[in-house]
Amino acid sequence: MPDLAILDKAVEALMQCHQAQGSLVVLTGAGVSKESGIPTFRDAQTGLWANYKAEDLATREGFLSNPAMVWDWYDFRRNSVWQAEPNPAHHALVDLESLFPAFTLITQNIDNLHQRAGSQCVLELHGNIFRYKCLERNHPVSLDLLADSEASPPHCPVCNAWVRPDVVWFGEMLPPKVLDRAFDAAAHATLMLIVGTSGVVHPAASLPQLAKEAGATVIEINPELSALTPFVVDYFLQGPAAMVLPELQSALTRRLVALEGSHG
Ligand code: BJW
Repeated sequence: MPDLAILDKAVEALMQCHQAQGSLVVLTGAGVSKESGIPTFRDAQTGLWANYKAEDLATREGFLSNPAMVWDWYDFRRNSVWQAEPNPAHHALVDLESLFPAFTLITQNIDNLHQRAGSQCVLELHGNIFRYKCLERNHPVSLDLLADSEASPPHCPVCNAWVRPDVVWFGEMLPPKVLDRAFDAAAHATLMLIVGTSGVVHPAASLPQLAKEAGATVIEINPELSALTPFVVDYFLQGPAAMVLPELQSALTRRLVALEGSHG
């Protein structure tokens, strides 16, 4: 449960951003999907995957040393995500987007849940688990085509290289256009809201610092302090995103309705 006095200050900061027609930029990480039943990236892996570290599997080297295993890991995660539903945190972000004409949602998540909830402007920094490409030349490969293949991993129909998920592994460049847009949004943010990220993976973790240096107010929602909390955060709202985000969004809506009422 967040401290009510801090929640109130955070709502006030959002009000000011709204009244000034400022730009609201949201950065999300795995914690936003936790209440949809998806484990965070650094949560201990369970079941079949309990003996592996996610950090070792999400690399080109990991894939090359055991392609079938990494393929199966992504298959398993894709199935879990497919069965999951967006939670109240995803929905609250859709509502916030409707309140702020200048709104950008930057996500590190690959689970597609923001889009499934109805968010319109989503910058996916680390790709999407429902897209595939080939390992060597980035040829896009459709999921339908993969359904017919029994190979694990399948081969690219154009160049015969292995197929891999279209996500960003450690040591790989982020999609340059998406990253440019994210940096631009952060540099012009009036307010940045960080939700459910450990803040340890760069360049995503540099975005709040950039926003802060450009004068933005920074609000963070997380049950635990992150690597960013001591350095950039003005208002830390402690708690699960699926509880705190709807609270923040509905408190803001109440304030806006009251303001409209007072203006007749
Ligand atoms: C809740 C909650 C609830 C729980 N509600 N919250 C500068 C300094 C140091 C290193 C680097 C640097 N620049 C680049 C690097 C190297 C590297 C890096 O950052 N390493 C660090 C780990 C040290 N970065 C890269 O390699 C990046 N590429 C790059 O920089 O290219 C340029 C280059 C290339 C070559 C040479 C030189 C330069 C690429 C990074 C790609 C990251 N990819 C992954 C995998 C995606 C695919 C997959 O999922 O399999 O992305 S790694 C993983 O971490 C995933 C996530 O998107 C990302 C961030 O994790 P996130 O979302 O923060 O999750 P968690 O689990 O860490 O945290 C969850 C949080 O939720 C916690 O805080 C909880 O408390 C909280 N929580 N319950 C709200 N209910």
